Amino acid sequence: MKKIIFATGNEGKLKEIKVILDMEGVEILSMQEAGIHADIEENGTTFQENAIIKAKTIGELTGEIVLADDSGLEIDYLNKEPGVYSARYAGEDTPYSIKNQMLLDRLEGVEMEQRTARFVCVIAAALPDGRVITTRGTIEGYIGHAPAGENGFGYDPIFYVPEYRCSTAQLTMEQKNRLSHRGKALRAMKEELKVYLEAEV
Ligand code: ITT
Repeated sequence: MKKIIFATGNEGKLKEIKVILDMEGVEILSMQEAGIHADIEENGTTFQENAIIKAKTIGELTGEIVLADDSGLEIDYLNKEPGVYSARYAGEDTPYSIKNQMLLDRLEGVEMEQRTARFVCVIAAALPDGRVITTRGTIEGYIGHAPAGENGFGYDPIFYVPEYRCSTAQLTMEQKNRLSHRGKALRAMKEELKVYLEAEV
C-alpha cells in the first residue's frame, strides 16, 4: 500500500479529499493519522505559494509523498477579498456564521450582477525526488443575500451556484465535488499521481 500524507488541519477539506482521491493501492493519511504535528506559517501571497509551502514543509519532515490544498473565496466587488486570507478573515477562530454575515453586510445593497465570486483551489504535491507538482481548480458563482444550507464548511452557505440555484452548502458532497474548485484540482492531481506512481514501480 502506497502512503500519501495530506497536509491539512481542515476537517471539511479532508472529508472531500478522501472521497475524490480514492485510488486503489493508495492510502491517504491526514497529518493527525500520520502522527505529525506542525504549525506551518502560510506566508505566501498566492494560493500556489501557500500550497507549495505546506506540501514541502511536511514533505521535508517525512520523506513521503505529501499533498496540500490552499484555497479560498474571491469576491469581485471586494477586490477579491478574502482571497488567500480566507481562513484568517476576521480572525482564524471566529465562527463562520459571523464571518459569512460580515461579508453579507459588506455587500448590503449590491445588485446581483455585482456579487460575482469564485472559490479557488491549488493542490501541491511534494514528491520524495524533490519535484513539486501543482494543479488548480475554480468554481464561479455569486454571493447570495442570506446564508443557506448545512452541508460543506466555511463560506459554503453564502456561495451560490447559478446552475443549481442554491448554495454549495445545500448540495450533497457528491454534487459539490463534481463542480467544485477542489474536485477539479484534485481530479487533475489524481492523474498526475497515477503517472508518477506507475513510473515509480
Ligand atoms: P489547512 O491550511 O490546514 O489546509 P485552512 O482552513 O487554514 O486549512 P486555507 O489556508 O487553504 O486552509 O484556507 C482556506 C479557507 O477558504 C477555508 O478555511 C475556508 O474558509 C475557505 N474555503 C476553501 N474551500 C472552501 C470550500 O470548498 N467551501 C467553503 N469554504 C472554503
